[in-house]
Amino acid sequence: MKITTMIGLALGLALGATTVHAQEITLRSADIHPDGYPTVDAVKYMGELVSQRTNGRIKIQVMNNSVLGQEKDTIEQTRFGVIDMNRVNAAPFNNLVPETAVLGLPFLFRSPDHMHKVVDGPIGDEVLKAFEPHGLIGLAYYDSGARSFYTTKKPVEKLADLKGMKIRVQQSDMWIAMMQAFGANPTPMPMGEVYSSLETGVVDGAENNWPSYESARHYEVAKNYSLTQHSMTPEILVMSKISWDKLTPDDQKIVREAAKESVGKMRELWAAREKSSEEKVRAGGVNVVTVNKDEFAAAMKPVYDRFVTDAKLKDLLKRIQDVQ
Ligand code: GTR
Repeated sequence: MKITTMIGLALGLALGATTVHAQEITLRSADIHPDGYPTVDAVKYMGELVSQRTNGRIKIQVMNNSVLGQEKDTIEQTRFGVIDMNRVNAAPFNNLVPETAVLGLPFLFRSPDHMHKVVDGPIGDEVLKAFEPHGLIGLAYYDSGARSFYTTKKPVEKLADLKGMKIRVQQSDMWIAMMQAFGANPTPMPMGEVYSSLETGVVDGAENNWPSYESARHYEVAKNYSLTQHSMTPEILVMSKISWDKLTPDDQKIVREAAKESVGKMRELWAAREKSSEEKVRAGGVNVVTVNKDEFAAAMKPVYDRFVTDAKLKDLLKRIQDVQ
């Protein structure tokens, strides 16, 4: 190649890069939840902030209702840059990023306040950083309340009731082990298959927070909700590292800050939605069962023993437990 051609090529590339910088960018963000769900509205709010701060140059398009696929698949697509952003529960990340499994451990957080203090502080940032080697940029944590069991036929009143029950779990080895420790038969599947699986008896039950139990209409087919509140696994908002690397450092800063600022908004929306969802399912005739949570918690040692093995995770767990 002639030197003049090379200079021309280099110039062209440089110009190309400048054009890209000034170009409008639309970041597509996945979510399985329907319109009006707090995670969906929080990312829309984040999009408003980003758009304001870039004079409309960068927009976020929330593609919810599972239009981009179920969580496990969208995670892969996000890693490969096909999807720019993704709001997913911590659970489907567990096998990829072991630190996230620690956040979902049963009966780990003593209260929503404890969970907030952990994810809002240095531990939260540390776990978000752990996504990076896997092609993802951890942006923020959103609330997901506490998850409890719901069943179609027999209500879960005590631990022994779970024995042999087929319970749907999220696609995570830690969640499978948790169900086994509860004495149940875990059936991992994406959220989108749960309604029909409950309806046709493929599973006897599932578990989730009030808003998902309500919005996915699982309460119509599984009418016993037992307040085990066994996990407060948070939601996580990530961005594809491929999409991230295309942004300038200034734009990355705007995106990161807007994500963090959407957390407060999400918590307001969440608190309201937890209440309204609970009211709606109670009005729908759900049998809400109170349980002795200590009995369920006492069975969880094998899960901790199996998933908190190396020194790094042990230290992470201890620091989480020590947060007052
Ligand atoms: C919901 C969560 C979803 C998904 C779902 C599930 O609470 O918001 O991201 O994890 O539970 O059980 O699959």
